[in-house]
Amino acid sequence: MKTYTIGRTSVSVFLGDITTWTGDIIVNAANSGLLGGKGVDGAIHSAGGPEIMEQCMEIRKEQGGCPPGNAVITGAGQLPAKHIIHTVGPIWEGGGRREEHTLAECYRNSLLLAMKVGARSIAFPNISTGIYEYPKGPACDVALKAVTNLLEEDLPDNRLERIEFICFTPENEELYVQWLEQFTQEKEAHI
Ligand code: AR6
Repeated sequence: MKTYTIGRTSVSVFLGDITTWTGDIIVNAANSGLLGGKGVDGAIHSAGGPEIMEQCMEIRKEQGGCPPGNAVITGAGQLPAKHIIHTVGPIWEGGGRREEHTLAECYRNSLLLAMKVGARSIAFPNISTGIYEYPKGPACDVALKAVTNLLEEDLPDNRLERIEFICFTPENEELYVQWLEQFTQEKEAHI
C-alpha cells in the first residue's frame, strides 16, 4: 500500500479485491445495460447479493441504463461498503473514438456523485482495463489525471478524505504507484 496526499484528500494504491473493501463507496466497472457481467462487475454482484441487481433494474426502468462515461448509485447489498457507484467505461477501439474522454468522465462523474451524497471515502477499480481492453498504462494516466484535476479544483462540497485505487494485478499497482510518485515529485519541485 502507498499513500499520497493531494489537497485535503489522501490517495492510496492497493493490490486486492474491491469487494472486501470497507468504506463509503466502491465503484463498479459496469456495462451500459447495468445487467451485470464478468470481471469486477460479476464479483460485486455475486458477493453483494441480488439486492444490487434489483436496484439496477429500477434505474433501468427509470432511465434505461447508464451511457458510457456516466455514473449511477445503488446500495451495496451484503458488501462491507455502504454504496456502489456503477460507471460504464469505454470499450477500447484503438483510441480514435473518444475513449480517453469517456474514461476520464467515468472518474470525474463518479467523484462528483460521491461528493453529492457526502461520501468521505471511495474505492475505484481500474475501469475498462479488463474485458473492455483499454491499455493499462494509458488508462492509469487518464484515471489519475482526472482524479487529481478534480481534487485540484478544490470544490466546496468535497468531503472526500480517502480515494483508493484497488488494483487487481501487480502491473496496474506498479503503474499507479509510479504515476503518483512522479506527480508528487513534480509538485514538490514547484514549491
Ligand atoms: N477487485 C478489483 N478489481 C478487479 C476485480 C476485483 N474483484 N475483478 C477484476 N478486477 P473488468 P471492464 C479488475 O473486465 O474492462 C463486465 O462484464 C480487472 O483486473 O472487470 O471495464 C461488465 O459487465 C481490471 O483491471 O471491467 C462489462 O460488460 C479491472 O477490474 C465489462 O466487463 C476492470 O476489468 C466491463 O469491462
